[in-house]
Amino acid sequence: MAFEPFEHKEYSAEESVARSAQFREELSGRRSIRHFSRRAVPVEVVENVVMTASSSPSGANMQPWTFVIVKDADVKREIRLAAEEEEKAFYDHRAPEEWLADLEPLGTDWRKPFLEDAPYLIVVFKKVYRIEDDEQHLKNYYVNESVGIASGFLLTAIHQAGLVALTHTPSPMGFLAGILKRPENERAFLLIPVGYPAEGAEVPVITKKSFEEVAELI
Ligand code: IYR
Repeated sequence: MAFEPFEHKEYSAEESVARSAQFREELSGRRSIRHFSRRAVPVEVVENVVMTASSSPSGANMQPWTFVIVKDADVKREIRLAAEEEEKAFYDHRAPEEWLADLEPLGTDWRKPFLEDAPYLIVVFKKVYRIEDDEQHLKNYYVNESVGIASGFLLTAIHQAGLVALTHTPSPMGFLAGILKRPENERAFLLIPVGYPAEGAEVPVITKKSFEEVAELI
């Protein structure tokens, strides 16, 4: 492996404090959105946010992910119908009472119109192993951690671009690999509608935990 000097962008302590506070404020405005406008989004934005996600760190730099970007209305419809079938079973009988009670304040149900309304669905797949040209199966490392970090980059980039998203996890998600004809080493990880919020879109009133509740300084 060749090495090169790392070009570090240096800030003063004061600048660091200001920048971190500004970014905290910026990202605290991000919300999961369930009502999307049908307004178009330039495909360049989607390419940029996906490439931001793909710049994230991963186990042994294997980049064990594929981002399938769905714009096609017929494919979005197929995904919606399959997701709603699973979600109907989830809400009708699969979900334990405790889970349904925890979801109640969010007002979610089996209907997923956002899967057709959002101009793009980004389906994040994790590669549980690698397939080389000779069809040999090779290991990937820390796949869930890697794809989780990349998905965090993705959501952050979407927000920064002035768009909204939902981290949707229809359960189970096996139908996505089928509809999108993914290879045998890929498993659906998240289904993320991306676009603009519908006019008058509302979000549930929620609070985030305080620093003292989530962190410990020793
Ligand atoms: N997958 C279902 C249920 C659901 C589960 C959790 I955990 C949420 O935070 C939200 C919803 C759905 O998408 O409705």
